[in-house]
Amino acid sequence: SPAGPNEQIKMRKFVFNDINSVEKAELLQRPIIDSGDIQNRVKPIINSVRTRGDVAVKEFTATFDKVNLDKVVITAPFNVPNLPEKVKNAIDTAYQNVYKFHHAQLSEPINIETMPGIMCSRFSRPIERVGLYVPGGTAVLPSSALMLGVPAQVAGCKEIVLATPPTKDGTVVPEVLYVAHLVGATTIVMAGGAQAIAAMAYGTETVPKVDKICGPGNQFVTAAKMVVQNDTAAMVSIDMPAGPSELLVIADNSCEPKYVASDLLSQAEHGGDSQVVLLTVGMNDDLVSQIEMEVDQQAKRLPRVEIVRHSIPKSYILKVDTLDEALDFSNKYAPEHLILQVENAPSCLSKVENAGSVFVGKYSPESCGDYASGTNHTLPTYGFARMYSGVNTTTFQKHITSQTLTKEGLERLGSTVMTLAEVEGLEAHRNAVAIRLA
Ligand code: HSO
Ligand code: ZN
Repeated sequence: SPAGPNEQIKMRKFVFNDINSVEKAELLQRPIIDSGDIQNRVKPIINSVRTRGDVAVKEFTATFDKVNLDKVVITAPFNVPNLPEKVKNAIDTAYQNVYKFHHAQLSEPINIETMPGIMCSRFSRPIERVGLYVPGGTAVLPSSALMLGVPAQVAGCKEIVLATPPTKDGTVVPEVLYVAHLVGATTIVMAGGAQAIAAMAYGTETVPKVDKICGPGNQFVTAAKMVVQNDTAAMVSIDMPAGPSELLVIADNSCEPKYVASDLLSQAEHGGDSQVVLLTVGMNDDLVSQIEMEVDQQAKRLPRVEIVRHSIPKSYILKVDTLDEALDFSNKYAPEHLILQVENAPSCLSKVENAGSVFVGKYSPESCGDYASGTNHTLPTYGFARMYSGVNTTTFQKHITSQTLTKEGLERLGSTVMTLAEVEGLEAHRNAVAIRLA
């Protein structure tokens, strides 16, 4: 239950060596999301947009966002707003850093002669049309527009469609509009939720159909992405399943308690369902209490304290004895964000197996990666860091392979291929080689 107005805003607390394996397993688990149920709820919305297009998008926007739209999209060139100089400069700096880091991710084609006369290659091409979902909701998120738009731009996507819920007066948040301009977006869809995802997946009279949809969103957005991905008629892929945002901090006696608390809260303010975990390594009780006190005091000074009253009591501190235990637990948890505030933090990186993004040392708050250092903030949550990467430049690319065999190359490989074709009983395959060698 959430912390009351006069109560300490406090995380639950466990000692690793005092809990049994069932309790340990519970701590590793995320709240269960019934994705089937939510998918069934968004299906009628998706079908309606698929069959009725813009009219349906306008209806759902009127119902859910309480906004009456004249038109669903605006197209480039956009009327770029005059932002305060300070905001514009901040967005520009963030843009440059994120651009640099994602540009460095472009890879050269691979050309390998696997045997004399047999050349195999791999090269990348942009996904032609992409849809970027930029959430609205409890916070304005131009940073999400940046984190999705820059890699799409760097990859060279021809059509960049950005969908975001409209403001109350039926326009686009000015900061998001500015980012859309910077990243070269071609269309902005003024809609959110399942209706926005459906519009981009199938296309409408005015919304271009896209080939891939990326970006975070609430459970309805996520469910809609899963539904359209599974509909072969839509022919669309998605970046990854997304859940509530998460942070795991590993701290030892060398940490700065106020910094640790500030990091925990920066994640906890995202939503009542945010997941925040602190692993203390051999930490003395005094220092643990200081962190708890800082969490409470800093929380109460936050404008979003009501959200934090929900998320912090659901979060927990787990006391472990050794750094290896902490890293092992973290690898099993597979957090979206991992912060290391321990002595010799850089040396831990080699032991990190599962995490979306790592923040090394006490001067590397998650906020820097959320906004401006260069790394992407669209990261796998819910334990999906086990098998998914965060959004990056390759998210917006396909890799194509090719091969070129010389006559000598074919002579060298022919018998191998013919033998394997015989094993599979595929005579036409064997013949395609035999006919050339005859
Ligand atoms: N921490 C969020 C990203 C974000 N933070 C956007 C602030 N704005 C998920 O990685
Ligand atoms: Zn954040």
